[in-house]
Amino acid sequence: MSLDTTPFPSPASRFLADVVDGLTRSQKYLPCKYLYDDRGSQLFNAICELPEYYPTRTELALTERFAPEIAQRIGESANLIELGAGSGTKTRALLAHLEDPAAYIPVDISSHELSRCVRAISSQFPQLTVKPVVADYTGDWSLPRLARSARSLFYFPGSTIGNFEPAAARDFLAQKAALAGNDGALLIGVDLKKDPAILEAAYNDRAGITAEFNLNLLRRINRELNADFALHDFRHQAVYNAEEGRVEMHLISVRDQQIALPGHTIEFQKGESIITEHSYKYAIQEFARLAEDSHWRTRSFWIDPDGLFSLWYLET
Ligand code: AVJ
Repeated sequence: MSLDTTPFPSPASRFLADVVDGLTRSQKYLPCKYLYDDRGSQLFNAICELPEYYPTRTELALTERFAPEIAQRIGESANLIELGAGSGTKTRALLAHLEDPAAYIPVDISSHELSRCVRAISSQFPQLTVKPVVADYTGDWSLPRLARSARSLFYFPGSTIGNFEPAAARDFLAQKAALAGNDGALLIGVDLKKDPAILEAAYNDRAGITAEFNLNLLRRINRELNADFALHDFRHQAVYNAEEGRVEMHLISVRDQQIALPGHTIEFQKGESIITEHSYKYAIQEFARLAEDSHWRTRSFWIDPDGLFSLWYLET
């Protein structure tokens, strides 16, 4: 047996394979999870503060307002498993009301974000058992050893479920239902369908932070994969695709050009785009159906007064 053959591709070769695969399609695309390197995560945190980007503050307000009711439904001693650690603000609002939680298990691809999250949570809840997991939660990962008497409560805020294609969202949620078992619970934030002008403003902010966030993906590809994207040769644009019910983030080539990647040359025509993110929006009935199709029962859901965002409490 030789020591230099590993059964799994390294993260860098996985990244290169995904980039080459995406950029050789007729509609070029890049998986949105790669938007979140350290700088991308910082830019995303800045997006959450933008006046046009309503989801974060709306979901936080919903969480704060209904946390006592949510906590009552959840009951005593749950293992709170958060998919994607983020900044932890909403989580702290929730934890402040949970009755004697057994443990907090944040799962995030970025160890940097994860340690920030753990620090923030532990300083506010010093007694809480925290078991961070560094993993891509869309891939294969396993839960740490948990108290078996405690129920599993999956927490998936931020409408990140909107980044999945609908069939993949169903499979993902069904897998969580299976993992959570008989007394499982899921608290999930879901962005709602609304006036396209509101949606497009939220993803084309005037300060240009979302554009920076999007273009940062090209910077990351240059740095990590030795490509030669000129950032000023692409422009950011987000559009709402009403037929598909999703916001699409595009990087549009401003001229005909060729980009060199290790072993590949990618051709762009002027006006051709790379899709870097799909952000699906759901009507209440649509998400209720998705939950049912993925073996969750809707116990309750909450919507802000302007009908922008929804928070769902589901049980298996
Ligand atoms: C955190 C993935 C839900 O789709 O609204 C924000 C990411 N992209 N602005 C979203 C995002 C552009 C965000 N999610």
